[in-house]
Amino acid sequence: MKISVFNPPRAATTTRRESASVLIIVLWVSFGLVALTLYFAHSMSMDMRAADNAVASLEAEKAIEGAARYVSNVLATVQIQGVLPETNTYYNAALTVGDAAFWLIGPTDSQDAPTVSHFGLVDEASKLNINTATLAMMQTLPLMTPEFAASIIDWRDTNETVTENGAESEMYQRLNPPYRCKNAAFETIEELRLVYGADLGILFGEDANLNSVLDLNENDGAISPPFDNQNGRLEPGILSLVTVYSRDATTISNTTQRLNVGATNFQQRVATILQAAVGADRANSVLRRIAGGTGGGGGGRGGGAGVPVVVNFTSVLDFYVRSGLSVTEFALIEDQLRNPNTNGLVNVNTASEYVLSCIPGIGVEKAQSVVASRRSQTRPLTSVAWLRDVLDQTSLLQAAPYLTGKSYQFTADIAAVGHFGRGYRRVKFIFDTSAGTPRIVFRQDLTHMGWALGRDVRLSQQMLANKL
Ligand SMILES: [Ca+2]
Ligand SMILES: [Ca+2]
Ligand SMILES: [Ca+2]
Ligand SMILES: [Ca+2]
Repeated sequence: MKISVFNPPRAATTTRRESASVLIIVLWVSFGLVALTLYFAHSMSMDMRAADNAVASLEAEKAIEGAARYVSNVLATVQIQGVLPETNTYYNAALTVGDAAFWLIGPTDSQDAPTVSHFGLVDEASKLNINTATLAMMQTLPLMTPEFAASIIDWRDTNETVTENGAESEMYQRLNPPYRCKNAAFETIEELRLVYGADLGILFGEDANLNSVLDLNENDGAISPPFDNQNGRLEPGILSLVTVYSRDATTISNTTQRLNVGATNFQQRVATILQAAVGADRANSVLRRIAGGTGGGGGGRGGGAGVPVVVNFTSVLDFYVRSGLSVTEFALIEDQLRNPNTNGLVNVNTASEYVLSCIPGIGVEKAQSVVASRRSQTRPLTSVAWLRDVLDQTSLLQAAPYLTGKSYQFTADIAAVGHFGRGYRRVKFIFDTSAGTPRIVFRQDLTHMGWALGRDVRLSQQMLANKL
């Protein structure tokens, strides 16, 4: 039996195979073209998005420059020199500049939830000055270690003698890479990172983005950095509590020198000031009182019969207490007087409980009551006089040389976004107004620290972007 095997004609088989091959090739080419198109479309959209973000960043950057000029203007026109402007007297949140907007990040004295963002300028005199604070004062800061505190002292003192627990060049030379101890004053607080014993935990505390707000990642324990204790409160690090800029003004309105209460000719010069303020009779009675040493206080040096009595004071508050002046009378002359030392004074009207705890005579025990009394004050907080009713006289005189009622250096921590809430930028400026005209003395880009405007602003920016 012949088995017939179907054999398609050779030519037809070849044609069909060729068609299939062509089809496959065409398909591959098509796939290739589609893939290429998709690739280029994606990369174009990425490029466009990148360009868009770059534009938004530029808008944000310009907004920050504008904001810095605006802040300079606000500080130049503040009604009372030396005072942090009230937050309701200037723009500090969501101020639009074209398609961009800016915010001034600032902590607050209010007792709101720590998750709520606050906006406004920050005064540097509300912080502890690491160039002037004593070892004991520094040791009281939260999270501070004896090693770090002593090493800060060694870093700024000019000698190479190691303070107990401290570190000088010999210690830094053992590090990799080795470097030398500075043996000079701190110029920025960032220098603290170089000081022996510094670590991120001590410097930042739970506030990883230094915005004084308890952000979500700062209250979730170890789930996301930083490590925090999840207690619903923001435990600040050293960086947000210290400064190198605080300096009391030595002149009033750039012309008249303020009178040093420790000066040897204080008595004659204060006589003129008193006569102009309260009249000759009252001035004489005050002068007799301080010369007689009545009214407590101590510190005056009495002379023998016929020798003029030289009286000077350890602080403005010391003079106030011993002068017997009333609050109203003292308010008339307070601005014209200054402490013997004007560097690194802490403003008792703005400092946090953490910082006030560091002041001798206040300490951890009395800081809370000082802050509570401050909140209950009805007068504008520009004076140190109210402290007299809060502290006993010994504590008051111990604290007073470290305190002031005013601030002349301010931080504007400016964050901005461009159109659609994109292109986030953040720059910190420090202004010094002690010589009259505000002057930028420091500028630092903080964009790398990430979003610092809190959850509410982020949500509002997203809503805004979705609507458009
Ligand atoms: Ca040293
Ligand atoms: Ca924070
Ligand atoms: Ca965390
Ligand atoms: Ca906490």
